[in-house]
Amino acid sequence: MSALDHSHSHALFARALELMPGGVNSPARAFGGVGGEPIVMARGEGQYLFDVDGQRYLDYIGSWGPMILGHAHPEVRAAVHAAVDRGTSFGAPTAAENELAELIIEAVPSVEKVRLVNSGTEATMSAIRLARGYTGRDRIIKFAGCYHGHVDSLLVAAGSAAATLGAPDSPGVTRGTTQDTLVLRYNDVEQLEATFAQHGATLAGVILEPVVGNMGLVKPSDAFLEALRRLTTKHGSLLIFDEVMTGFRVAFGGAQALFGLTPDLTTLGKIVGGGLPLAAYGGRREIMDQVLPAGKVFQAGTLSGNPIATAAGAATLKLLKSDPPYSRLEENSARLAAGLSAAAQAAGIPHQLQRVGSMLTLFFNDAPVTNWDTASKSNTARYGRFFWGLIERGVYFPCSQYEAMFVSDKHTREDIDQTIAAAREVLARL
Ligand code: KE4
Repeated sequence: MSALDHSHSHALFARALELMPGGVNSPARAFGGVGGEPIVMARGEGQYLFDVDGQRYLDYIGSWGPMILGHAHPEVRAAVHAAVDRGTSFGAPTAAENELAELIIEAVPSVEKVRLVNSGTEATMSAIRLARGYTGRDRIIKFAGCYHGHVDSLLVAAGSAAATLGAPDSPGVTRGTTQDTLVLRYNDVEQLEATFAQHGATLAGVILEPVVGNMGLVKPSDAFLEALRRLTTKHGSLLIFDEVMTGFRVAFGGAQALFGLTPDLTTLGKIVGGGLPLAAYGGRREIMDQVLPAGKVFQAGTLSGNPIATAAGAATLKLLKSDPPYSRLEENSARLAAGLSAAAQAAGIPHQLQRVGSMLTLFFNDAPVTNWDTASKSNTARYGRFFWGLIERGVYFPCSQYEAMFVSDKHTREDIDQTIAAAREVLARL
């Protein structure tokens, strides 16, 4: 897989395999999509990761999204260090939670009130429970290829034909928890219309990634977004934007700000916690006030709004607010996208380069990727060889064709050009 020296990494991972399932604490890191063994990392600094064998990589995973400011940002570190010295958890309200809540509410158009939680999974699970509690209805629509965390009711197999009631997609998930989940095709307006015509009165909500990162980068069509907002409003269902990945990434106000479309509920994660375990869900006051103890929809968490995580999140959002990186990210990401596409073109390799802001994917696919049906036809074996060729040249892309890559504000034009040069070498040999 790689001619680099991974001896320390290999030894550590061998031990990890004895200690943790698959040697990892999340399957996304297990390199299942590219083959070979994960690389054990020692530290991050700016745009770089350093592995335990001392090798440096230009990092385009960014911890799967959070590290928009780059690793170990001095002002985020200072905020965390100051918070730690005051204690790590009180189980009582703190001013830091007010500060972060205010920053979120000010930034995200749909959010008038917010609840802080500990992971994106917790945020989406809570948002769905709230949609059901608020509407008094049971059914939820999700889309094949969108990932919203390991929420039982969302771990459903993609319906290959028309809308199908979700069948469990993991052992341990019961039919009872998935029977009220309908799985549709992303960007399929006709199917959405038909499903609402048939089930509209029983639909509590629709949840989607407004820009998909979890099948690789897939954009919503304007018609799809319009139909989502129109149909949910018409039928009294809640439109839930899962902005765990896109929040503060594609724009400071997320995809909803970029598209000028206001959902009823929003989930946030990743960047909002500055790389610490923090996520959130929020929406209109009249909906959020249904959450315990203001309302009756139960949701709780020992470490929710934790002082250290809120310090990292608030420091991150304040930096994004005071010096928005989005134009810099757009320039560098567009340069990277053009360079990768030109390199694949020069190598005569069928590909689709799909991007929104600093989220992008180079699909090894000869057709535009608009949903899971098209995404799943990508040449994942070729992607695996591409990934390892880049590793040998000190460039760390996502370890799956079905993940978005991320550019940080620390990546320089020189880094982008170095990445393009490495990709050109690898693609020429694929
Ligand atoms: P977490 O529970 O992993 O914090 O968030 C779940 C989640 C929810 N919604 C969206 C849109 C997400 O992208 C995620 C998590 N994303 C994956 C990467 N594609 C996390 C990586 C991992 O599971 O290790």
